[in-house]
Amino acid sequence: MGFLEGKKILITGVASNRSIAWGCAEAMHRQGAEIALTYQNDKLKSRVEEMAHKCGSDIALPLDVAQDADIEALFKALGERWDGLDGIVHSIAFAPREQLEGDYVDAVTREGFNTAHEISSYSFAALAKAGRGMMEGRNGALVTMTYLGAVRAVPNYNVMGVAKASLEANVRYLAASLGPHGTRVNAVSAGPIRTLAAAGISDFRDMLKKVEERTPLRRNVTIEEVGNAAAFLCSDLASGITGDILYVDTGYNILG
Ligand code: 0WD
Repeated sequence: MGFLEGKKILITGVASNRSIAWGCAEAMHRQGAEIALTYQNDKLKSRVEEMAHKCGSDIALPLDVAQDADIEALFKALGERWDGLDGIVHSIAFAPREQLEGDYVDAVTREGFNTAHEISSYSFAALAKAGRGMMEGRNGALVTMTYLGAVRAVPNYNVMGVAKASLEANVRYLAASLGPHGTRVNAVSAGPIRTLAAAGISDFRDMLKKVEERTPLRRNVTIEEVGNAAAFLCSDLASGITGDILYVDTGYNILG
């Protein structure tokens, strides 16, 4: 029996079979969870529906986190299918491409800053707020995806690092707020992985190579490994863990 048997988990941010969210969906399905997926726009709809089927699910719902109406409609639709919710995986980030190259001070703009924070950090609080009714008293968990650029000045990551710092603070505030209701809130800080979102970061290939050469395990992390860690954090095995950032990065963050 899997360690997520009987749990109902909503997973956002599947854009392709390389997405970290897909690694989470497969891992959680393997551990016995019932899965619901979301897709950002109509272009992704049929692909995400197919991916949901692979996890034995027929629940794929639209969600653009920039739209309050989408967030409200998502939980309304989910409530018609499920009588409660045990987990939410937030695996969404966005910053305009021109923000993610060169010198931070040159690149940053008011609009780029606001967009990065709204889509990559505020949206986590928005999902927590909209989903809390369905999660009340079920010992459920929220998990989001962050990156080392939240706590170190990583070249080219720029405003996304500032937004990830906000996201990590969001994890702590949400954990304090939702803990008394029985909901835990954590983040996985993943090492670099070649995905659609990563393709927007300038010199990403060099980042992968640098990690592979220096990190304790001498290789990059996979979406399966990140998915397994997220599955653990959503499960009762992690019942004592909240407000935490779990590094799943083959050890890179410990290096000086
Ligand atoms: O190296 C990496 N790939 C790392 C990613 C290292 C550490 C953390 N992360 C984080 C990302 O910052 C993000 O928070 O993991 C999360 C998932 O990213 P991913 O799996 O690397 O990227 P991807 O497969 O592109 O999924 C992110 C998706 C978007 O994809 P695109 O590339 O089409 O923007 O987030 C979704 C979208 O599907 N997304 C949205 N969903 C709903 N509403 C929105 C939105 N407004 N904007 C983006």
